[in-house]
Amino acid sequence: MRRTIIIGDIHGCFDELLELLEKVDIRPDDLLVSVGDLVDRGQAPGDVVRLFRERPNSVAVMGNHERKHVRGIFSYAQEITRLQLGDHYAETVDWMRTLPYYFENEHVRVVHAAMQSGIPLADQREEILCGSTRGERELTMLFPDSSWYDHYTDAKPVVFGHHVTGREPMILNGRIFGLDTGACHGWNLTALCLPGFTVHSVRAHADHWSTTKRQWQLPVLKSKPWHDSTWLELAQAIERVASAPDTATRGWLEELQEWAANLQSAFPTMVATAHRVADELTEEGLRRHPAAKVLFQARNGRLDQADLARQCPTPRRTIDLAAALGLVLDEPPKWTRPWPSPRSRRGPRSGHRAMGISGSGEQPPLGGAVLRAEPRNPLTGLLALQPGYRADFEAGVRAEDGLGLDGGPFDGGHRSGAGSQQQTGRGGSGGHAGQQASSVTHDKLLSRCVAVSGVGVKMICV
Ligand SMILES: [Mn+2]
Repeated sequence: MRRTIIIGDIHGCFDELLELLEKVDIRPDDLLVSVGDLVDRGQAPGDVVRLFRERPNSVAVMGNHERKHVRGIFSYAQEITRLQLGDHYAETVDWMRTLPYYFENEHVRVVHAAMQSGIPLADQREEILCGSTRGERELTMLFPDSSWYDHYTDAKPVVFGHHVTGREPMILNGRIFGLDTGACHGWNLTALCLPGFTVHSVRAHADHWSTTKRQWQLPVLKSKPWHDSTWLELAQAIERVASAPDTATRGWLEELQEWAANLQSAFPTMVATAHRVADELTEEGLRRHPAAKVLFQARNGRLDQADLARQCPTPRRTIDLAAALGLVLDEPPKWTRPWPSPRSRRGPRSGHRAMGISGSGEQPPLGGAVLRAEPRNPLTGLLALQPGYRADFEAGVRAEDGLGLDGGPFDGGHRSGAGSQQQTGRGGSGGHAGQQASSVTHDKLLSRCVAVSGVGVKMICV
């Protein structure tokens, strides 16, 4: 029977997501629904997004975290995600733009944060549905002394995330389901399976947000536009993180501080150079000079260090003006991508050695292909194995009736397919309806084939 499997806030906890999907024994025709907040705080936002994008029968509703990326509202968690996704960031945000603000079928309603009882989902305010800061404010005004769900009297059950309910989900009257059980904080990732309304969860492997925050501190610092910060902003930023626990970060900040100090210490030389150049040039030469303003000030005896400093409020303006005067100043320290690229982020894992493919007696749903390898993070592992078994794999898939590259479960059962009872809200027209065989690449196939079994990595379409 086709089930609807709703997952609480995932926040980049991909390994836990795989474990949970295995635990609920997800099948290709099950509908997988995320309450939103796929990204931010965890280690692998890209893998989580990819699973929801590429698996048919999958829906993610807009969480406040996706919305922050879509609207370009950046705090530390978003800066980290941008670096984690690297070259895929812009395109991923484009996809986030298409996310619906709600999902509804015959059993249930799913929103990220909240809704108002008695108002059709399509007429609800997006800010309230996704739990943006403004939405939260409005909700507080509507329900100053209670929670929105205390006032939820509609017959259809409602499922949401957004506020961590503790290690266990919050279930009220069998109709109200809060599923954010703090996976990214080291607690649990929770699923609700319909139509039986059964709850399943897996323990998070670690407090991922704490780890991620620490790991990405230096890359985030390096990615900041220090060139265009004012001297004061620079000094304040350095001051704020000066007590960073790791020596690499502190070392880099010292270099940054030294760079800024060196640039400013060039002011006297720049003033002297401006006077010299001004004396050497004709009136016409001065006018056409890229540093004309400063040179005229010098010629008229109105250029001292304070005047110059006013015209050099940032490192970039300082470097540019110095260049115009024929002086070369340093660029910031270690300016070129010092952080690992997203794909190599996890580094090699010894457990991913392939031992070949066999059409064993086991019959997983995908064409019977079983890849022998150590369990753990099969998505990443499988992709790393690509060259060796690609042809066999594809041949194996094609050989199976109904599982070929053109048609079969990969193209069937679209997330908002015509005639189904599913509805997705605004912007939810995406889906895979138009997907043709030619666009089902090997990588896409593989990324849909994830699950762990005891001794091997079983290829299961999720
Ligand atoms: Mn969340």
